[in-house]
Amino acid sequence: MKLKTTAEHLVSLLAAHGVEYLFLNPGTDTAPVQEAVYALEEAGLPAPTVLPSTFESVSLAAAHAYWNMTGRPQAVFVHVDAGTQNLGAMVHNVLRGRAGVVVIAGKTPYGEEGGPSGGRNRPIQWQQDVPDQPGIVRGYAKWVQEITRPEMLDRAIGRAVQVAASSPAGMAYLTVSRDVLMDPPRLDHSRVSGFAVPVPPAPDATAVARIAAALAAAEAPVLATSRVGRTAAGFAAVEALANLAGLPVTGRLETGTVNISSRHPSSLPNEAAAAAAISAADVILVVESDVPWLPGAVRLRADVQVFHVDPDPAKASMPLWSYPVDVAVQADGAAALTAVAAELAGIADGQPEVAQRLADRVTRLRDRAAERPRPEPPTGALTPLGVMSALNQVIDAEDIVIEEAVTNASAVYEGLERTRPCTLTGPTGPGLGWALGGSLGVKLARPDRRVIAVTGDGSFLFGVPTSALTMAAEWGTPFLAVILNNKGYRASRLPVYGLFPEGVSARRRTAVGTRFTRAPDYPALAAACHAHGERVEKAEDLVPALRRALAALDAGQAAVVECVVDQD
Ligand SMILES: Cc1ncc(C[n+]2csc(CCOP(=O)(O)OP(=O)(O)O)c2C)c(N)n1
Ligand SMILES: [Mg+2]
Repeated sequence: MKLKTTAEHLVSLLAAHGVEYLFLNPGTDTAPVQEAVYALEEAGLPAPTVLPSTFESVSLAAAHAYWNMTGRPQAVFVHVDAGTQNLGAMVHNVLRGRAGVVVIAGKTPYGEEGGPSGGRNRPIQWQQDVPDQPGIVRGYAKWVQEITRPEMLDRAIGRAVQVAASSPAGMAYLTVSRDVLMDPPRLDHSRVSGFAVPVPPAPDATAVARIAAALAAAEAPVLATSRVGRTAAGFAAVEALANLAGLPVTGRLETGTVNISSRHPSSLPNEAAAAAAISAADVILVVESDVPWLPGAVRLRADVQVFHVDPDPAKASMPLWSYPVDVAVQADGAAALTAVAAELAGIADGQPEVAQRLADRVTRLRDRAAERPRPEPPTGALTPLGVMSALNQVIDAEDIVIEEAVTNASAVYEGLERTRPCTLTGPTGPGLGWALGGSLGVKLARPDRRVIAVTGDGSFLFGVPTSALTMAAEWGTPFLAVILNNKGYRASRLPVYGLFPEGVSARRRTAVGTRFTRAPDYPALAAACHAHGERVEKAEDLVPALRRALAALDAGQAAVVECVVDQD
């Protein structure tokens, strides 16, 4: 087949660059792309699978989650400025989650004569012409480009995927007008090769030696990481260093990654334990973490040495970031941890007293972990920890959990067993409403696994559940959403009490704008969107309800289990 339009060229270039899915919210701007998909299909030419979307933020969360699982950027096609606006807070999550995604937005046509060139033929096409469409995402996108001519298309798409995937990964935002999409393609010099994704820098040998020497001599070292376990290699590297160096691993402050098995003696059980370990530390190794501790919750030792390893240790996208760092290393976290472990093993081999110190630390952590009380199975009223205990009974080690539990994130980290790499993910960012779209993306990437979102009731509603659940049915990507329903925005209530302990809100035990008094009937909402629904109020009813929901899930139907938890 001879490609007829630039849109056909665009769709085939996406496939050539490894984009498997095109999440599409169509509009008048996408007609050439829609036609291109069928034309390529009839010609037997490769094209990404098009997944129809009914809300853009859901698609972007899905693409973000797909990246989290695979490290491969996918494409989201949105309608001009309006579709870009609907990406909403998910663009911020992409930035902070360092997710590689390509967003392509239509741009209103240039031509004002209509006709077959794709020019304007509806009033809306004048109205949607805004001065700075990319400005909507400029503060969050890693790279922005308009495709103004057919001959630049191959370079624009190649570069978009390259920039999106290179570390720190991020959003590439492209715009293209309908008339450019209608133009004949320029294939004369088109190429798909030569857009190599840069290999991240290897850790500097001198810095590795300093870190290993510090860990060898330390009395109370800590590894503070947030996302190095997002890959199996990172998870393995953390475990190997923990086994050798006997150091606790904190990683619960920013959500969304299993950095170490929750059963490992180095895994700290909660935020208080993590803060205590940071306060006691003489060596802190921060690896791929943006918020390694809360300054107000710890008291760093005067003699502490802080080492910081990150593909982007300067974190220029964060205007204020002033954690004290003695040695900063630009490197991939997993590679750096592996190098540090090898260096440390070499030191221990040559120095028996170091080997003994490391072994003592390992034993101490194991003894401390063995002393931790085992939780009792809950009865009576449901609590967030009780929900985690029920989940532990019914889900498998390889099931993948998406966490967006907000004030109950600590219950997830404290109570939910996650022992295998890449079995927990989340937005790692401030925009609520990720979990449902994220579940779709995880299921696309891991169709053989069960996908379970644990979400606040507010976050569930931010996730556009009518869209996400119907998209799950449409795409064949069912997930289970477990809602921790505390009847509103607890996270927006607690700060009012915290800042005004003697205030009116604290006295009334409520804060304006934070209680849902007319919440939806969640099981009915689920049923209306082709999903199985359950509402649970008593702890003893939860396991059977979850089992029914998982049976529905295993049969291919999405499910929602509303857990009513009574919280201030
Ligand atoms: C898109 C978006 N809007 C508003 C907020 C501010 N916000 C942060 S937490 C929160 C409440 C979340 O409620 P819920 O998911 O029910 O969790 P809970 O606080 O009850 O634990 C809100 C509104 C946000 N982070 N993102
Ligand atoms: Mg809530």
